[in-house]
Amino acid sequence: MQQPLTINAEIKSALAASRPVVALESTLITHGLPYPRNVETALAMEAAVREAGAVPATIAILKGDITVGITSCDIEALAQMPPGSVRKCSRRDLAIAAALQQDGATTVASTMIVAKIAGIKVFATGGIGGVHRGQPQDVSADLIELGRSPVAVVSSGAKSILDLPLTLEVLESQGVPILGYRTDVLPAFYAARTELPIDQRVESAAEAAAIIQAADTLGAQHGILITVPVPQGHELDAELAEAAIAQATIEAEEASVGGKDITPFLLNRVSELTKGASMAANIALLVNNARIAGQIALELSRI
Ligand code: PSU
Ligand code: MN
Repeated sequence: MQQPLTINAEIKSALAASRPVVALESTLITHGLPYPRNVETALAMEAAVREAGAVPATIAILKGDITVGITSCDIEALAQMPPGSVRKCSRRDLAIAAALQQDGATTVASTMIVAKIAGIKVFATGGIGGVHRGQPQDVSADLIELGRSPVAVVSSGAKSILDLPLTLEVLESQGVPILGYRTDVLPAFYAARTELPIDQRVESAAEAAAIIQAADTLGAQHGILITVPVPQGHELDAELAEAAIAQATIEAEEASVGGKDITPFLLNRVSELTKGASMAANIALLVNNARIAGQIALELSRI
């Protein structure tokens, strides 16, 4: 029988022995950050997971093979592919990329699907997709996936380029608990805080792990969103960020950018408009989230 996934040997044995594993996505490599910052960041995230005592599993589709634990050479190769040559794969794209032997990068939604099949319970990223500003019908498949796949996603909330109040409404409808790692309010990706509520503050990786375990015991079929503020000293000035996001959003409308291209367009324009400051914040939070996800996976393996 055809195997749905290719899982590397280290991850296979870690999973078999119930040792901690953290899933990492690949869209941020191919569509989220420019070369060479994308490779550096992906490798730094893997290193942060290892330092925390867990095994990193970066997920991507290599010529149709849905691979759990791509090598650093694969990361380097994906990172250097010309823009547009790697398919940005959300839920709807997985089967197409697999059948047609395409190279594909996984988003939050598709990384969750693959993690679920592989048996990985914790996943780290930067910011999940959400509801776009002024486009309430543009709801990222990430939110729906959080409602259907039992994987804990460690992120700095949804990207600040989005409509965060509407994003919270959809997560509520999907039944997704939002935890705040040492925060009482929702972080906003580049900025550490908003005035928006979360469901529960947690003080430690162990507390987050206990909630993941309780959901598992209940047979919960939904994800858990664990939000972690961008580390102190790496925040983007809120006014600067807002001005850049507003400008980039107008430009996206004028250029009729839509569908799966809008998030990469906005991230890139905001980075240009802030002279790289937003990218620096993005990288800092990605590596920090990977480290905390490693700690949570470790605590979960001890329960
Ligand atoms: N986090 C980052 N950078 C990114 C992403 C997350 O720091 O580029 C990616 C994730 O893969 C997420 C995607 O799933 O952006 C959202 O795309 P969309 O809005 O089209 O659903
Ligand atoms: Mn969309």
